[in-house]
Amino acid sequence: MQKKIFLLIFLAILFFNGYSQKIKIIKPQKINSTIMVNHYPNCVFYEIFVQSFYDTNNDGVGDINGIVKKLDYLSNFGIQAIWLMPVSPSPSYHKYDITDYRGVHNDYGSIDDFKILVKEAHKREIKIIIDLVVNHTSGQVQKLWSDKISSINFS
Ligand SMILES: [Ca+2]
Repeated sequence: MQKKIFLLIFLAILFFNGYSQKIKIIKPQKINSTIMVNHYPNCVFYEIFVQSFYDTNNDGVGDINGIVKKLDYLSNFGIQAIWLMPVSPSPSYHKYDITDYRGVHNDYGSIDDFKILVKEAHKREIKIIIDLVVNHTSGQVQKLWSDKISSINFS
């Protein structure tokens, strides 16, 4: 019995020792933006649901400025890109049914806040991408779109 236990322990040590040597931890590296584009999407992304990330004006909702405030933390964490869930105006909590593709939801801040985020992220060599969900356009803008389409003269 003791020999079997000893053999199992010996095999376990061999297995885990060999296995741990095969694990190669690749640490993200800061690279210039040209190379980073070529590596997309093979870089380290951090996806953010803005309203639950970081609130800077104490209204209980995370905001764009909260991301700006945490950029150094995220950079030190080793990320190379941020993937934002929708930030445009929308009647839903998740912001996937967008009413204005050119704006930022008031709860999250302004388009100027977004521009600052992009500028500050790029200073840290962090790219920003956003969910642009054109196939989830809000029903609240349906009339606006149908009015615009009906006003087009196709002849
Ligand atoms: Ca807020």
